[in-house]
This record gives sequence, structure tokens and C-alpha cells, in this order.
Amino acid sequence: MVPEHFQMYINGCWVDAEDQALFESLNPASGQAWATFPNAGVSDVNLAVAAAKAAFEDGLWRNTTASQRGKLLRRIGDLITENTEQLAQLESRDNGKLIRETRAQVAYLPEFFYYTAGLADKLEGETLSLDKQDLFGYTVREPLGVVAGIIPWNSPLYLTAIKLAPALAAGNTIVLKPSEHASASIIMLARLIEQAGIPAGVVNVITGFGMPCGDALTRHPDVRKVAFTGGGASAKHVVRNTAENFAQLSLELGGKSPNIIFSDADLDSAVNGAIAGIFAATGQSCVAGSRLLVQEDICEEFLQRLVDRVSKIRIGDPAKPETEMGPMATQAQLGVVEHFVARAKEENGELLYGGNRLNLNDGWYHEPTIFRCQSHQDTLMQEEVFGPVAAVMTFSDEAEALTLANDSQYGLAAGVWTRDLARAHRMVKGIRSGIVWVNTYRAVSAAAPIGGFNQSGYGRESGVHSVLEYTQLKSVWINTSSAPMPDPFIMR
Ligand code: TXE
Repeated sequence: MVPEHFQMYINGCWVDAEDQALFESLNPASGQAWATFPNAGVSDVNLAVAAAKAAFEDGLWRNTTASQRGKLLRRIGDLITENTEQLAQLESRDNGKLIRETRAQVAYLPEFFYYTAGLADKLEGETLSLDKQDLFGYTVREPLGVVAGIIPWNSPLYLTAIKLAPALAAGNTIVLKPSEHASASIIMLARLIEQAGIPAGVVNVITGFGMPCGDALTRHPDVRKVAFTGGGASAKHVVRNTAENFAQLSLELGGKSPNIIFSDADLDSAVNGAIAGIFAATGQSCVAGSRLLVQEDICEEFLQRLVDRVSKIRIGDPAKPETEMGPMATQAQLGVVEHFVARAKEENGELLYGGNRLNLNDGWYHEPTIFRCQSHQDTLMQEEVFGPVAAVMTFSDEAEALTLANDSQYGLAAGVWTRDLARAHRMVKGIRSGIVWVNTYRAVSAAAPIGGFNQSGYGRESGVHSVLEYTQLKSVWINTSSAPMPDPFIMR
């Protein structure tokens, strides 16, 4: 089969890399190349940033009325709805995510555009109660300029939407760089953006690797903000790059999220919540509930029910709607999972289920895997795997649950399972993470902020506040006196 070729979208044109270089994307379910993309180099990055800068500076976009920008965002949402199936198919083929999940995610995707569209014309300044005679002050919220969005492979469309929609609502222009492992659905989104009538240069999509493409983009002096989702190692490069130009930055870097099950929980729900946390999306989720903390007195019963349900997970082709767990998105990530499984064995973790890769159609499959760990300092309890590996430990009481939950370098998400409302509130207050789910897990809404504490990053995406992160405040001073300006040598 000849791989399908996708071009980049720069300044309203569909283009290849200047040097014609290409890279292939492999289908995780078969390991076969199914698509090719331009391999953008530094000169392509420069073209894309120049287009975004020109589109910002010519004022056409910035001076579009906010309500008109909102209408265009709604139009993008409508076009996504009209093309749900194609977007879902592309993303599933590119990163191996289940078609049942990509369909549901794409069906919800327009909500991010509709919600943010409603905020576009509500980015208001304030009048200031100045304690100065004859001076009237107010603030205005203005866009930052050119924004760079760096996207990982696990949920490209969702992670793009929560950067793109607020950036556009606030009047910025943007250069998006999807992951080299999953660019196809973002190129398709760019086609819809063109169709929606967004002016040329306002949205640009370049395809390529972290080095040199992502690196050149995040160190470009004309980029005023970078919104990055990915791993900690790459993020450190991006932090250094943005520091060179004092560009603003938001980082969402994954975690080692605790899913805490108290003995008074509804166990059927908690089992489903535990599975949603760590085996949905084959564990390749930034909010994966990879630390299962279970109260001692129900641990055996809980684990029995968990293993029983996990043993029935239907593993296989992500394109089949009945499949419940698909492959790892990349061969490298499969290697990462195997590394952590080997490490857990070395550290005498008790293997309760799985532990092996699976040979299915040459795809990159791994069994759902559960280890009971000896110590909370074990590697599996402390480090992010980003794969279907659950680490289990018990706790005796609420205080210990909280101590264990917070014994982590990360702080992205947490789950609490209990019927005791007062306890739920105490846990919510004590847990140091950006999201806490009570008696549910892995819920997402356009209205709810997502972002982390500690090593999980900083800045928030989605929700009302996310749009403000794409603006800067200007203070305006008006002298209302007709008298001459007083003594110039003292501050007014
Ligand atoms: O991500 P990278 P990788 C975690 C997960 C995983 C690990 C590594 O633990 O095992 O990260 O995954 C671009 N300058 N998460 O290596 O490299 C890159 O091209 C600018 C958590 O695949 O961080 C891609 O577009 N950009 C996570 C994006 O960064 C650079 C989701 C993410 O890739 C760059 C994915 C550079 N120097 C992995 N280097 C989450 N938070 O959900 C790379 N990139």
C-alpha cells in the first residue's frame, strides 16, 4: 500500500518542506507505514512563524471583532461535527487509540470551540479606582502575538483544541506542531480551519520532530508564548528555549496520579474507575490513575474483582468498535513499558496480572499489568510509565492515604472513592494536585481547567481562565485635568 501523503499548512498554502524531506508515520496496530509528512527544518519553522507574525501585525485578525472571532470558532466546531468520522478514523490509525474513544472524543471536541467562542467577546478590562486626582485609569486585555502549540501523540485533537481555541479567541495567531507520531488528524483539522474562513497565516501547522522543528519553533524570538504538552525531558529544553526570549509558557507534563479506594466505596464503581484510570487509552493518558491505593480491609476483595474484570478486557485492533484496549502508540513506548515491568520485578513487586508484550498482527501490544509493590519508594510507585501498568499498595486510614497520595514529585490528578461526603471533602482539601475526581475518573469538560502542581507543570488549559493566559494586560491613564502637567521631577 502506498502511504498517504499529508502536506503542511503555512500562510494559507499547502506545502512540503523546503528541502522536500519526509518522514513516515507507522500504524501502531500493524507496525506498517501508512502516511508520510513533510519533515520541517529550521527554514520551514521560520516561514511559519513569519506568516503568523505578519497575520498578527497586519491587524486583520486582531482587529476582527471579538464576536466575529467567536463566530469563526463556532464554525470550526460545526465543521468538526460534520467530519467526526474522518477525524476519528485518522487519529485512531495514526496513534492506535480505540476508534470507540476517538469517536467519542471528536464528538465532544466542538464543545471546546463553542465554549471558548462564548468567551471571545467577554475578555473585558476594568476601570480602576485610582487614588490620584484628575487621573482616570482602565485596563485592556490584548493578545500576546504569535503562539506556538507543541502537541504530543496521545490525544492530538483534544490537546490541540485546548490551545488553539483560547489562543484564537483572544486574537493571537498560532503555529501548531503535532507529534511526529500523530500528525494526521491535526492536518485534517487545518483543512477545516481553512474551510471555516480563518484568514491565511492565522493558523499554521508544521510537521516534524522535536529536533530540529520543535526546538527551532520554541526558541524563535518572534514566538511570545509556548503551550507545551509532553514529557519532562523535552519540556526542560522548551523552558530553556523560551527563557532566551522571555516568552510565556504553559506546561502539562503528565503525572503519577493516585486513585484512592476507601473501604466504604461502591466497589463495582471503584473497579470501573480503577480500570478507566489505568487501562483506558492503554494507560497513555496524562491523568492515568497509575497508583492504586486501596484500604487494607477491602484490598483482597477489590483486587480479586479487579483482576477478574481485567482478565476479560478485549485487546486487539483499535479500528474495531468492540475492542477495549489497543496497542501502544509507538514502539519506543512499548520499550518503556517493558523497562518498567522488568524494574518492578527486580524490586520484588508481586505480579498480579499480565507483565508481557503480546504478539498480535505485528502491532505494539502489551498486556494490562498489575503489580503489588513492596514500598512506596519503588520505581513503579514514583515514576510515570505512560502505559497499562498499575502499581498497587494498601493504606490503613485516611491520614496514611493522604501521606501516600502526596508522596510524589507530580500533582496532575487524583481519584477518591468513598461514600462518606465529609471524608471526600477532607481528601480534596489535602491532596496536592490540579484535578481531584470523587467517585469518578477521567472526566473532561470544556468548562473545567486542566493542569498540574509540582513536576506536572504550570498554567491551566480549558475553562474560563485558559483564555486569560493568552492575553496581556495594558494599563491606560487619562489625565482629565485642563491644568498644566505638574512638577516633572516627582512621580505623580
Ligand atoms: O514526548 P515528547 P515523548 C510523557 C510520557 C512519555 C514521555 C516521552 O511519560 O513516556 O513523556 O514521550 C515535541 N523542543 N508524555 O518522547 O518528546 C515532540 O516533537 C520542542 C506525557 O513522545 O515530550 C512532540 O510534538 N518540542 C504527555 C512533543 O514535544 C519538542 C504526553 C511531545 O513529545 C522537543 C506524551 C524540543 N526539544 C508523553 N522535543 C502528557 N502530558 O500527556 C520533543 N518535542
